Amino acid sequence: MTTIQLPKDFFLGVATAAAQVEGAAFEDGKGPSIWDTMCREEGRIDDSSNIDVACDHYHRVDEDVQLISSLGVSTYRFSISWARVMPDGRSVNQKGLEFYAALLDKLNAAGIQPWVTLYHWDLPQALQDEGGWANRQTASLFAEYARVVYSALGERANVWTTLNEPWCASFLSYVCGEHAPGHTSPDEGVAAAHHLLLAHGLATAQIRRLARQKGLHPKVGITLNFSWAHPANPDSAADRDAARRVNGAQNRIFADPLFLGAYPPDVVADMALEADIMKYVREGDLQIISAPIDVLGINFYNGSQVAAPSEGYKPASPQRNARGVLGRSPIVGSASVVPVARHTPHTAMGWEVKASDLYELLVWLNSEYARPFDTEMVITENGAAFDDVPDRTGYVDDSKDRLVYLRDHLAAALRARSEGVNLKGYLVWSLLDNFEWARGYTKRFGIVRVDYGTMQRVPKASAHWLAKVAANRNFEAPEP
Ligand code: GBH
Repeated sequence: MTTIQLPKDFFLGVATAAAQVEGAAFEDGKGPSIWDTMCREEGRIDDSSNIDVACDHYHRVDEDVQLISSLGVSTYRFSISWARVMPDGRSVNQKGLEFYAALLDKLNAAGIQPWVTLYHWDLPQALQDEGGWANRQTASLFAEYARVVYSALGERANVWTTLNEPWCASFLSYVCGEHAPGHTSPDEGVAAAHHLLLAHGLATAQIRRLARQKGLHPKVGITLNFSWAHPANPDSAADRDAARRVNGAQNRIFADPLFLGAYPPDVVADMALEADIMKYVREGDLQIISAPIDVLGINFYNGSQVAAPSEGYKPASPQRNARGVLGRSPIVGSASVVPVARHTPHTAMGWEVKASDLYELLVWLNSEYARPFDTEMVITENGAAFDDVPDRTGYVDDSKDRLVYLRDHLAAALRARSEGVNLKGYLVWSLLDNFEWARGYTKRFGIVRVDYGTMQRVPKASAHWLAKVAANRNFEAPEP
């Protein structure tokens, strides 16, 4: 074991998202989102649950702000529900804005830095009825939503991120069918990917314009989910190409247009086997998308190992999943990629645990893109689901799994930082056990247990560990 110091300017925090914690799905004028709809469709959610109540955060804001305070972390990342603020995606619901104004006031009063995300997947259903993200119009409506929210709340928060994980909001949602709206169309998927990036660019321009008017200097950014694929046999050109495809379709397809102002030609070509993203790109779009940002949010859960198919391998065509829902691989153009499990521990989601993948990813980001060298990077999500066993008081001793995961990933992130990566903070996913999308409430990522019967919150061992790290500004971790 060795002692790792947190650099002076390095901050810690916790994260949640509106649809996963708020509940109050139809209260105070909130309109239905695509996840409210998804939850009502047969076979979509593992435990057939919904988000009408979720963690009841909407009614427990005081308690939850107090909880964050008690952890001693500096930052709370949460998302704003578009359908709460604009129930039909267009008209403004004052009550919705008031909820977030009050939340921001409470955070500020408690000395907690709010980290706002404008979109964490809960599109107003009314806009999905018009095609959702496959419709270019959604990008302009998103910019208008950003304008409304920033006009009302800009003074109350200094960090504004546009989107959470456009990869999930496009490919996992419109191609794989796992996330709302549950479609399986590669063409809609690439359209959604481009329109999400365009939405980010247009919203960024709106926030910058209003900030100038108001004399504010917000940090504006976006959060991407990154993975890190290794070739099963690094000496095999075919395996290396498989890894290139996966890293391309998951990482570069979003990072390249944002930081280099162009879609990566090799990834566009891979995808063109199924759908052509360039068909949706208009003159000027890439300038809008690549306008400088202040902070890149990085969500990291796992890496993987992949190989080229052996002779006779049949790429997966659309298949019924365990819930009988038609789905397919979200990786467009990945027909010739075979996942090869590594000998690592796995989380309850089945994801491989290998903290050095995060280190390698950060080092790669730093070398691949000139700008992240000066663009600040923050881990906006990192965490793990395990099969928690509470004692009679609701306490979960996760010191052998979740705590170890967080400790090793924080250590890996700080190792990258010590080698020159401009990493400024680390936010744990998640503050609370919550609605884990298609997995319903069956998977728990919280460092605080939620008893869904009583809504009681009980910090787990990992929460106590995080509080100690925040207080001591150091922690013990194994040598890399
Ligand atoms: C995040 O997305 C979300 O932002 C958050 O809302 C969510 O609750 C949290 O993660 C936990 O799921 O099977 O090896 O191919 C996660 C993005 C994308 C990470 C898919 C894992 C697939 C792993 N995920 N990825 S693998």
